[in-house]
Amino acid sequence: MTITTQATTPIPGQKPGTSGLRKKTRVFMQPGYLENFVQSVFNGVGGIEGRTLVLGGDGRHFNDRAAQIILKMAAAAGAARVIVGQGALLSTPAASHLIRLRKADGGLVLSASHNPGGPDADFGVKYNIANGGPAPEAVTDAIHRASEGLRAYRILDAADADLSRPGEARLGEMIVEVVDPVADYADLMERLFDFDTIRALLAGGFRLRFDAMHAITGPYARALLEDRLGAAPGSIVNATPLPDFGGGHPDPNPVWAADLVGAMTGPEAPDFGAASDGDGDRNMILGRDVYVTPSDSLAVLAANAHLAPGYADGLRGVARSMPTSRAVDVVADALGIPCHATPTGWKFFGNLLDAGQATLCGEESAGTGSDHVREKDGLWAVLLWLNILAVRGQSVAEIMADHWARFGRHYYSRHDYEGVEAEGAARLIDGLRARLATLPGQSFAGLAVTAAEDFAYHDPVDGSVSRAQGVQIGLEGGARVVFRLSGTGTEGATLRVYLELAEADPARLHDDPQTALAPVIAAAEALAGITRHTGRKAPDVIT
Ligand code: G16
Repeated sequence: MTITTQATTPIPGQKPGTSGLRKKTRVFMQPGYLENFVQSVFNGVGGIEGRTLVLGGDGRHFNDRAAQIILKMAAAAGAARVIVGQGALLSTPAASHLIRLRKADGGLVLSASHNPGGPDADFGVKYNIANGGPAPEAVTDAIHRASEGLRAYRILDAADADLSRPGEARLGEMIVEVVDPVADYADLMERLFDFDTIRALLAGGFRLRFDAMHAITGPYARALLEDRLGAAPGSIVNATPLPDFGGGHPDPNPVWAADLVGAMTGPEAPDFGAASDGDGDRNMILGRDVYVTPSDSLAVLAANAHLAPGYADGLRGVARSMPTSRAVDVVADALGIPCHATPTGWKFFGNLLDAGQATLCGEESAGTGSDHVREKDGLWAVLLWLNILAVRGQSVAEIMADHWARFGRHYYSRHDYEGVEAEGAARLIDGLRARLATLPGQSFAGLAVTAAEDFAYHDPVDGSVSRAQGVQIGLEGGARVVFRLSGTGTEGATLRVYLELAEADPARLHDDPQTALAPVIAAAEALAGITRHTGRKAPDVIT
C-alpha cells in the first residue's frame, strides 16, 4: 500500500470554535477540506506516530466517509492503533470514556452536536485529548496555526476498512479495532448508579419517555433504559439514528423537542421525560407538566448526587459556565464546597475535573456531567435523575418545589437571535464593552446596574487567562443579564441573551418564567439595543 503526499494550500477559517470545527456539510465535503483539517490536527498535536486514537461520530451525513478518510490519514501518519465504534458511531460521552478506558492519546469525534445534519446542514470534527476532554485552547490554537501553514497532507491508498462488526484488522501498518459503541459506556453507568433501585421504580409502574431525536443516543438508551433497567418497550422514541435526524433539529430544548413537551403534558403523561442531542452530550429533563431548566437541573443534581452510589462520598466542588444561572452557587454554599464559574465551553471544565476541584459541572446549554468522563453526558444526567427520583420517591414537580422552597428560585431564560448579520451583532457587543465603566449606577427600564464586566477567566489550575468571554451585567434585586455571541453557529452570528432573576419570596416561586423575567428582558433591550443592532423584534428561540 502506498502513501500519497498531496500538495495543498491553507484553507482560511479552520479554527475550532466552542466545540471543534463546525461548518456546512458541503464545505466539509469539498475535496481536501476535511483532509486539510485532519492533517492540521495531527501536525498541531505534534504528530501521531505510534499513538492510539479513538474515532467515532453521531452518524450524521458524511460521518461514514469522513471516518474512512481519517483512518487512511491516521495510517499514513504512522498511528499504531485507532479504536473505532462499530459503524463509525460513538456518542461524545462514550468517546470520552473510551479514550480514558483504553488510555488512548486522543480521539476524533465527528459531530456538529445539536446542529441539524444532512448534505445541506452541518458537520463537525472535534479533537479530544488524552484525558478524554475537548482540546483546550492551547491545543486548538496550535491546530489553527498548523492549518495556516499547511502545505501537504498524507493519505494511505487503500480500500475502506470494514467497520461493520467488532474485531481487529490492519490498514497499512496501523491496527483498526472496531468496538461495540455502547457496552463499555453502559457498564460505566451501571457502576455509578443504583440500577436495582431504579429497576424497582420502573417495575412499580413509573413511566418514562426518552426522545432520542433520531440521533446517537437511541441505541444507548435502549440498552440502558429498556434492556438493563426494564423500562417498558416503546419508552424510547425516535430511537433509530438517521443521517439527517429525520429532518429534525436534534437539540433537546422545548422548541426543538416540542413533541416531547406535548407528550409530558396532562394527567395521562408519563412520570418522567428526557431527550438528548445529536451526539448524546446534552439533555433535557421534564416531569409531568413540568420542564426543568438546565440550570435548575444542575442545582438539583448537585443537591442530591450523594443519593447515587457513584457520588455517595459527596462532591469536592461544582462548576458552571458563567452564563448558567447561579442556582447551583446557592447549593454549593449550603454544602460548603467551592463553585467555579468558567467561560462557555466544556473544555474549560477539564482542568478542574482533572485536579479534583470539581465533581459536577453544568451549563445552561443543556449540558451536565461529572468527573466520570471529560464531556457533558446526556444519559448520565437522565440516570442520575432517575436514581434521585427512585430514592426520594417523589415526582419531578415535588422535587422542584422542595428545591425552590429550600434554596430560592432562579428564574432563567435564554433568548437567541440566530443567523443575524455579523457586523450588527459585533457592534452590539462592542458597544456594551465600550460603556462598561459607565454603566454601574445607571438605570435601564427601571432597573439599576450594580456591576458590569467583560468576563475573563483565570484558570486556577494552569494559570491561563481567557478574556472577552461575554458581557455580564448585574441588576438590582438579584437580576443579571449576559450578552455573548455563540461559538457554534455556522451562519452569520447568533446573539445569546441570558436572563436571570433570583427570587426568594415563597409567594413568588411558581410564576411563568417569561412573566417573572419581563423587567429583566426590558432592561436587556434598553441596555443593548437588540432590535436596533439586529433588526429583530423578537428572539428566534427562547429556552
Ligand atoms: C457546545 C459546547 C458547550 C456550549 C455550547 C453552546 O455544546 O460544548 O460548552 O455551552 O456549545 O455554545 P455557544 O453558546 O458558543 O453556541 P455542544 O453540545 O454543541 O458540543
